[in-house]
Amino acid sequence: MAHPLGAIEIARTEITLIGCPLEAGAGVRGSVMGPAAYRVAGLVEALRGLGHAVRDEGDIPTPRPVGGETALNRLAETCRNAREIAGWTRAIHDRGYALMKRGGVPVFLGGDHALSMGSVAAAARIAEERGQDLVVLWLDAHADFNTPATSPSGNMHGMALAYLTGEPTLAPVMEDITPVDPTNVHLFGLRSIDAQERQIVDERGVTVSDMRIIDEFGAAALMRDFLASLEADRTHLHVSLDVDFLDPSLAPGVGTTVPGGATYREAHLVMELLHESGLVASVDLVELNPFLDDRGKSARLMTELVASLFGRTILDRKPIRATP
Ligand SMILES: [Mn+2]
Repeated sequence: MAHPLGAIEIARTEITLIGCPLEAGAGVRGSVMGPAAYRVAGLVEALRGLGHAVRDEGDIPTPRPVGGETALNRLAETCRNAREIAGWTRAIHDRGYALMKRGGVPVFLGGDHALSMGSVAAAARIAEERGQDLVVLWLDAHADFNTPATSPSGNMHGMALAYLTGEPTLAPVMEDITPVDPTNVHLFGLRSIDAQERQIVDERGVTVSDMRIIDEFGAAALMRDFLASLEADRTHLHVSLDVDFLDPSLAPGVGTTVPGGATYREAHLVMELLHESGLVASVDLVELNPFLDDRGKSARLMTELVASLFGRTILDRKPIRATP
């Protein structure tokens, strides 16, 4: 398919940025500074520059750890900071749901990946209300499908998808969510998975495009097939982008680097294809750790990728003229 050169029309989208400065789910501190780093990197300006209506809602205030719930207290014995994560999940869900109800596309600025326990729960609820299927694209080096029983670390950012797909032992985080159908979860970029976690992913029928498959068939072909499989009218596509999806040489600002990640062009291409699909209804940007970053390199790359996701193309410069 030819890239449009010169002037490009992008449908004007109402985008709401909402900062979720949590780090209680991660093993390394620092992602609390993520939302601020995106603003410093110029995310608002980049999206406005594309012609979108952008509202920055600021950050969700740090919620109190949830107390007085026996099941949650029990969970806290195996899961680090479970009461803090429960507070964040409920706050992010409530705010995210209200934003989605109002319309437009919310972008959740993290914050560690436990953020998605709230944002995806909100997306699942709104999709159900609208009679749509929630499809979750998880761009990540990891599967984040650990349970309290399988997690080697007890860090809850590695349990987000287990929780969202209805793992009963994690239910005390926030009860009565609309569970995500695991066959509607697509892990893309996977290259590090724990043994028991692999079994869970297999058993639940999760779709996986790991780096081996991406190397062999190419990110674009896999992404096109995935997007072509979705029914436009009845799909709410939620994109959860973890900084560690990217190769650490490009994006060192993350606590869980794994070598062999997506290249600059692969990542942009994925974003461009997602934009062209017109299906993206909500977005998480997670695990940016400015404390580990190299002079804002990762924050800037993530910002560029979000611009691609919302319609910027690499070729939107003037066409190169043939020299006489
Ligand atoms: Mn992750």
